[in-house]
Amino acid sequence: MENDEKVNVSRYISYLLRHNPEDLEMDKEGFVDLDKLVSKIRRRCPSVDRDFLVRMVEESERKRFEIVDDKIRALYGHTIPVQVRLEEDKQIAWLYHGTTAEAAKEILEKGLRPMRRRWVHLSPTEEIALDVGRRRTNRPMILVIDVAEARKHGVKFFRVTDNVYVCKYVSAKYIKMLHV
Ligand code: HQG
Repeated sequence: MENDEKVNVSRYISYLLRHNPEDLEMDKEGFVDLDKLVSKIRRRCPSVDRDFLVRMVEESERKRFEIVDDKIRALYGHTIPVQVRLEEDKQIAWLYHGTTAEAAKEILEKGLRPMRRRWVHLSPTEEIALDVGRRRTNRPMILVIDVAEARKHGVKFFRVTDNVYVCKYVSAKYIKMLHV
């Protein structure tokens, strides 16, 4: 399968599992039946089968999805209410957020908000934050979050994958622009 087609399939799954499962039955933890998802995708992309999806999930560097038994869910990025059980991270001292210059200015005044999603999404390295910011602009700004200080004041951070951490809200007092 062409790489473009893989990206399209991954985007379509992200849409269904994060934002709008349409006719798929989703449980409260965000899981849908894997075979039902496969049938739905095949209506658009007939060359996709269950093996392809399993491989896509296993080989993906970003680890967007998780397969457990015969069910699949998105691990982060949701706008719809789901309960993904997360363990609080108590170690990491700094996290990064890549965004546009306009958003960065606003964030430095008002703090980081989840906007349309359930969580604020943060990156463990500057490099990952740069990639996240590049989705929106070719000159991303990188914000650095003083996690150790925020944690001392009761803010909880959760590690979702190697690349993605989340929290509910970060006040501007813990955020600085990273000058590179
Ligand atoms: C901005 C992708 C103004 C924020 C990525 C961002 C990530 C504010 C946008 C995941 C603001 C929301 C999520 C404030 C936040 N004022 N703008 N107070 N607070 N913003 O897409 O973090 O590849 O919902 O800077 O890699 O960009 O899809 O969040 O620009 O992990 O797997 O509001 O999605 O993952 O945008 O991205 P998003 P995000 P995937």
